Amino acid sequence: MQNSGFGHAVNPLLSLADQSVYSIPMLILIGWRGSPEENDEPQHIKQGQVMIPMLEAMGLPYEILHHDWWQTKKILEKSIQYVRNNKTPYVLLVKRNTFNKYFHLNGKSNTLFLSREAALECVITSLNPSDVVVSTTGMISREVFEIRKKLANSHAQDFLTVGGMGHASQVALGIALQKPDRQIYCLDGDGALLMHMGALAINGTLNLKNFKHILINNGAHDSVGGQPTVGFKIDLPRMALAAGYKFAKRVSVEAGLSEQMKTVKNSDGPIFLEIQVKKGNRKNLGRPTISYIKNKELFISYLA
Ligand SMILES: Cc1ncc(C[n+]2csc(CCOP(=O)(O)OP(=O)(O)O)c2C)c(N)n1
Repeated sequence: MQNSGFGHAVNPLLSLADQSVYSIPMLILIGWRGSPEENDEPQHIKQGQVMIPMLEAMGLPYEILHHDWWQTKKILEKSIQYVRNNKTPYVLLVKRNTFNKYFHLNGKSNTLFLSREAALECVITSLNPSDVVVSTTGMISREVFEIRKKLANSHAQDFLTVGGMGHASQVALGIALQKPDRQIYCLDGDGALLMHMGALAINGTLNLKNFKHILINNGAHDSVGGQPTVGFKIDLPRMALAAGYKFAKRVSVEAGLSEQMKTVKNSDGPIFLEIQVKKGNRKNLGRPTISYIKNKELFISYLA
């Protein structure tokens, strides 16, 4: 896992795998974003800083992997032995550039033509100027930022959920509750939606007319290497309907998307639109150039 996800593992590690409960032997490989000597994105800094104190507070033994194979081999032998003898979790922390690039991880590409960025641009250009956007963690938020720049729009109407993956729809829902006269659009990813699918039930049952949930589904955790999700294996619009959304549809071509966006705009929520897209992003995709604090302040003023 990446260390941004470590928070999710704290409870099962302490209350299930711990020696005082089932004593489960396991080796846990954690990508250490924001490690102290690394200059990383703001959303990785705090988690990176507290990584070792968290492991220590949880009583989890750990080692930092070395880019030198012989050192790593020794660490692996030692940790496997420890796990076998003590029947306990053991953490291996991996800093950036420890491994060589691994090109096969991405798996098969899908056969879709529409790109995520083109889909996002089509959605954004069809919105009214007063509509509010809450976008999910990863490339989607970076692309939203770049699209606003390209269209010479302000960034004030967008909240970029750069951390807290899986929670974008709950941020959007909170705003939709407070601002019944505004249309609130959550631009979500399949990995993020699947991570906290309980949100669908809350979104559906709260029954807010101004809540519009747009899912960009590429069947992968594209932003972090393209590891496959089950996004194409399950029927997400049907799940949304079962959770109480009023309308849910799937599209995968741009013409169909423009058409569906008219319905999304003109119908009462909660609405769910799944847009199936191909994997990948443009190589020169930038990052937000406004600080997150500044963006938050602009966003608050915009909502007020
Ligand atoms: C809790 C948590 N776990 C993992 C990550 C690392 N991470 C950032 S973006 C991302 C993939 C998001 O996938 P998806 O929502 O499908 O969007 P895509 O990248 O495919 O556009 C992951 C796993 C994170 N930021 N937070």
